Amino acid sequence: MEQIHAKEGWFVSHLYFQIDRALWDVLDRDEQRRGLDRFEKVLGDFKKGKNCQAYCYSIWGLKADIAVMLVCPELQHLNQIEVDLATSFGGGVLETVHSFISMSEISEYISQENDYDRTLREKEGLTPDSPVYQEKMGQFRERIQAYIKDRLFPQLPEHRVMCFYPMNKSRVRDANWYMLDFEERKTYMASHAITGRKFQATVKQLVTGSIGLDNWDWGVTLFADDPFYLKKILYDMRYDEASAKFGEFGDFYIGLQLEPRELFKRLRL
Ligand code: 76R
Repeated sequence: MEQIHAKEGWFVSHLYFQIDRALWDVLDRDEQRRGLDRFEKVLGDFKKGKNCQAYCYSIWGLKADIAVMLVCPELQHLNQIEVDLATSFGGGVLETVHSFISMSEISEYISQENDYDRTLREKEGLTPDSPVYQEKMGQFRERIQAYIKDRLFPQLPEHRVMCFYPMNKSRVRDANWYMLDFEERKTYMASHAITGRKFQATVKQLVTGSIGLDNWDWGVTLFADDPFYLKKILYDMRYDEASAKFGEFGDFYIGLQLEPRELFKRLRL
C-alpha cells in the first residue's frame, strides 16, 4: 500500500474510548487478558517506529475511559493503529466516543529576526554592534529555531497531565479573524506569545492545525505536571485580545498520563 507522507507536518490523532462494561464482563478472564495484551502490544510496537509517539491517559471526570494521543509521520500506519487499538479488546468492547485529527504545522505568526531587532533597538535602546544586542539576538535565534522544530516535528514531553481542547478563531461579523490583515493578526499573536512564554517552565504546548480535517481550526494540547498551571495559562490568555476577541473553544479533556498496565488497573479491568 502506498504510504502517505505530508508535504509538511506529521499526523496527530486524539482518540477517546469508552469500555462497554456489560460486554467486557461477558468475556472470560483469558479473553480479557488477551485484549489487554493486544492493546499494550499495539501501542508498544507503534512506539518502536521512527518518530511514532503515543501516550495513554485516564480521563479526569470520566468523559471517556481511555484517551490515546498518537503522533505519526505516515498516515496509513497511523490509521491502522487507530483501528488496531479500537478493536484490540474484541467484540465491540471499546467504543470510540470522541476523536480529533490534526497535523503539526509551522505558524505564520512566529516572531522573525527583524521583529526582535526592532524590539531591541526601539524598546531597549540597543544597537547591533553592542555585545548585549548580539547575545540577546543569539538567544532569540536559538529559541525560535527550537520553537519551529517543536511545532513541525513535535516530540511529546513526559508530563503527568495533558489538557486537550479544540479551538477556532471566530468568523462572526465584528470579530472575523480571517478578515483582518496580516500585520494586525501578527500583532495579536505577538502579544499572545508574551503571555505564553511566561509558562515556558511549567506548560508545554502543541498547537496542531485541523482546518479542512476536523470541525475546528486547531487542536490545542497542553502538557504540565500540575493542573494549576493549565488553569492559570488559560485564565491569563482569556485577557489576551487574540483569545478575548476571537477565541472559541470546544470541549476540554484532562488526561492523567499512565502506562497501559497502570491504566487498566485504574479502570479495574
Ligand atoms: O515566540 C513566537 O514567536 C511563537 C509564538 C506563538 C505562536 C505564533 C505561540 C506561543 N503560539 C502561537 C500561535 Mn500559542 N497557544 C494557544 C493556546 O487557550 C487559548 O486562549 C489559546 C490556546 C495556548 C494555551 C497557547 C500557548 N497559539 C498560536 C495559535 C495560532 C495558530 C497558528 O497560526 O499557529 C493558536 C490558536 C495558539 C493557541 N502559545 C505560545 C502558547 C504558549 C505557552 C506559547 C509560548 C511557547 C514558547 O515560547 O515556548
